[in-house]
Amino acid sequence: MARKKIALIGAGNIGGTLAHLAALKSLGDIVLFDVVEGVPQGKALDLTQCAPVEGFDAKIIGTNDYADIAGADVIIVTAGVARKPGMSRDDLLGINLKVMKSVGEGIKANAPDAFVICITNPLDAMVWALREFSGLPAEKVVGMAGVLDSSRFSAFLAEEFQVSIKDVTSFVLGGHGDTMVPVIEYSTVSGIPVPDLIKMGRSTQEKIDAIIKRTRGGGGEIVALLKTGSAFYAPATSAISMAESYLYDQKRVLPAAVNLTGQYGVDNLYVGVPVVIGAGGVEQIVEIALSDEAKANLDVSVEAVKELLVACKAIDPSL
Ligand code: TXD
Repeated sequence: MARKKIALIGAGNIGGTLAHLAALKSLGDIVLFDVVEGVPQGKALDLTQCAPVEGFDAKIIGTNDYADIAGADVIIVTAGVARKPGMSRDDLLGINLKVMKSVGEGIKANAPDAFVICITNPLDAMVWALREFSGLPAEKVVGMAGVLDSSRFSAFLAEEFQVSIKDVTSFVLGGHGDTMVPVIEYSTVSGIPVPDLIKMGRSTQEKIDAIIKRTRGGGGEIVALLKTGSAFYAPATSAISMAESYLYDQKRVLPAAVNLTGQYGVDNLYVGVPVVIGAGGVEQIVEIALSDEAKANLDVSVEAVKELLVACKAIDPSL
């Protein structure tokens, strides 16, 4: 079987980490694309020199030419600018919308059969715009945020309950932003829901509320510490798990920003919900019953995404 091809659009902090992970996991040959000359080539050369030590056969190239992504099986998009302290994700909208236009056109012309994972912020608006600009079917274009947000939530829960991270599953819905919706009813330790653990005296509602707040602000906490950019290790790891589910037809149930067509009362909007990712891309959208509070929070999140799309359309009337 021929090796798969992974194209990474954007060779910055996340793009470089994605390339390293994809090589270590032997997902396939890797193409690192960026508009800056030298950076993708330099990173590709550095990564190639990991191969003798790690023993992977993947071929890694850096490029500034979209023609090199031809035939890619998976494309992960991080192109654009990242947040600096004091900036919200939405502040990135104008610049990154233009970037999505060029990336979408590059994908359309060179790799229209790929499964595309968008990471660029503001995520829910950028993945929607990327789908529009690329013209790919909606089940082949998804946004990564939920895996990261629920991973952050899980990490904090494992710390709070003093248990192995392996036994924690957590659930985050909605847009990637301050309005994301961590759902505690579906967040568990070995199947025991968090509200039951509170009843058992293992934690308190106040502590869980503080964890939810920290999860919502999880990206900002790291931006404030780094000062020169935003998180990249966990975002890259999260996107790789989505790529693996597609490449190996794992049919994992993962939270992802997908185009809803009536589910959760939302139409033609990218919102974070649980989906099944397999060889067909997004194979199922899982619609779970929500408490009134979670539904109300999801509605707020959906409104925030809608406002971003209005802003996108004002900037680019072709959308
Ligand atoms: O959960 C999530 N979705 C996220 C999203 C979590 C963390 C960070 N998230 C967002 O990912 C972040 O707000 C940014 O919008 C992206 C990429 O973050 P990264 O940390 O990798 O940013 P860098 O290091 O600035 O890299 C961006 C690269 C950089 O090398 C630019 O030269 C390049 O993008 N760039 C482009 N590449 C291709 N094409 C165009 N037009 C282009 N413009 C800039």
